[in-house]
Amino acid sequence: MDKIKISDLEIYARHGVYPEETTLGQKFLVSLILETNTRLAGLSDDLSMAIDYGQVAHDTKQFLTEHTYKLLEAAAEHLAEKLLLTYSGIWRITVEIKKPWAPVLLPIDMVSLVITRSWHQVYLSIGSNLGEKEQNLNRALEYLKQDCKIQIKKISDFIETKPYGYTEQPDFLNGAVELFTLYTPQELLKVLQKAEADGKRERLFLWGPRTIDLDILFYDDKIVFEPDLVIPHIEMQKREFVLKPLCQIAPWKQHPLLHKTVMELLSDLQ
Ligand code: PH2
Ligand code: MG
Ligand code: MG
Repeated sequence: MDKIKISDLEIYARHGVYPEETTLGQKFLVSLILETNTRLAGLSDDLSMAIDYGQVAHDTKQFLTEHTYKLLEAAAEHLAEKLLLTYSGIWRITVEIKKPWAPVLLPIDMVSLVITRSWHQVYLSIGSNLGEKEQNLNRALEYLKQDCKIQIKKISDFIETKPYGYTEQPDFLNGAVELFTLYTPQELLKVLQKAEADGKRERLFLWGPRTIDLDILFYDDKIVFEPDLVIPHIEMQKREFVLKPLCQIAPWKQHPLLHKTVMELLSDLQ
């Protein structure tokens, strides 16, 4: 991706753990790398197609002077998030904040922190087999849409599927969703669990009927293996109710461990 760099923007602000830092303030130097696609701006020579680095610099100064954080980590984290949410063209951002005058009573030239934050591409499987199934799926999607750190990009058709696994239960309505998010996998899991709770999820037993089920299938090409979260979803390649709707919105997406596209996984299964 293309990069716009802003180097050592000087800002006088009041971040710090020591009392003199929050009362007297000190100088900060802020550098940003904005990852974005500049092709359209380049071809059109039109500022409205571009990320205006002047505006980004002013927003950065305003943000860091209007807020006070104890930690450089917090200042950088919140600034990165603010800019990612404000400028839809920024996919990834690197923020460096330097403290040239850090009052540690030792001859330090500079203290600084560098972080990179980004949107992530996620695919979900959604399902319901209790109550008003379509309404349950839509309600969960509405819940996710209200979260500014989630942008829903694509929704498959909802399809009726026979219960897989434990078969003595009603048919499911299943779908797949593509979204972009600023959350980490664990944070996203918590948000999905809240969305399930908001949908008054009832689940009688493991693999049994439920009003709403939201599962992470892919998170970029990341591999996660934790007690409460496995990505890619552990048995997705065996489940037509997952692959069929997913194939509608992401046929060419490659499974990062099996190295097959969703379309290949589906035709292998069928
Ligand atoms: N979910 C399960 C178990 N079985 N079968 C279908 N057809 N659809 C589902 O969403 C589903 C299932 C556990 O999450
Ligand atoms: Mg499930
Ligand atoms: Mg689940």
